[in-house]
Amino acid sequence: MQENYSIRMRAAKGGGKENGGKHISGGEMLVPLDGIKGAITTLVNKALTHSRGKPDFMQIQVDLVTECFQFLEPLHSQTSQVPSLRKGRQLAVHLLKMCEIDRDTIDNAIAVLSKNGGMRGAMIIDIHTGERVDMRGQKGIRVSRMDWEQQNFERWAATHQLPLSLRVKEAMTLATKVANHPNTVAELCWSDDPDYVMGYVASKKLGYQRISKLKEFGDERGGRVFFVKGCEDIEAYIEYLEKKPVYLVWEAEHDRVN
Ligand code: WAQ
Ligand code: MG
Repeated sequence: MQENYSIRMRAAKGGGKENGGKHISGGEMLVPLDGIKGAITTLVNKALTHSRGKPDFMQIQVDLVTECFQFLEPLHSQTSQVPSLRKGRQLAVHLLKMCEIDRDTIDNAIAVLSKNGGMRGAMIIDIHTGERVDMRGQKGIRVSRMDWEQQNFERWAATHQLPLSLRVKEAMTLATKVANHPNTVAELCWSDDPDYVMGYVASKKLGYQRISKLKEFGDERGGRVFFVKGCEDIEAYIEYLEKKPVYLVWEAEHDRVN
């Protein structure tokens, strides 16, 4: 099999590393050798044209991937247009309750995301205790080693009348990888970019449920929460998120809309 490389980018302002800089942008791709240049260009463009600001620190890391790939179909997707932020959050609560998550745990997660600005990764919350279990503080867990071939993504997006944007491709790839782990109950996400107010709730059962408004325009707070259960070995779960190479493949004939 062809060799593949994980390309990871992170960009910050006011200093990188653990110097208290502001997180601007991150991104991850998984490409063969002849895709490295293109991937780096895509990620550098993402960092340099970001609505959270102009970075003064950028790091790009390239690693050869030796683990075997897991191929996944994108989650089924649905979009709900809501008239207000309040209705959007209500819908998110409703969807998360369908995943058997307690109201307190949901409210707590929403409260944390509403105050959270500048984490570059996600928080993991155990639904039995309502507690955060990842111990990664302000960094959170960054899901990596995942991608979706551009043409296949574009055919999928066109069929579903979704934007052909890198944002949607990245979000669907991440949500599909996370939802396919047996310990994942659901994910809640909205962007930390001030110009993007749409978010989603995702799970294997619900699919990728886009909600047109989960925050106010101009707000730089947002993030991701992964709700888990029965996760006795949290390190193995994190290992899957960070290290397992996952590639999305959409086959039109398997799709529910056809
Ligand atoms: N792993 C873990 N957490 C991540 C990752 C990752 N690879 N990428 C982003 N995050 C976390 C991090 O805390 C970010 O600050 C936060 O999520 C938001 O990331 O129309 O654009 O890339 O269907 O700003 C969802 C809806 C858009 C897309 C989400 O998030 C659609 C978005 P952003
Ligand atoms: Mg962002």
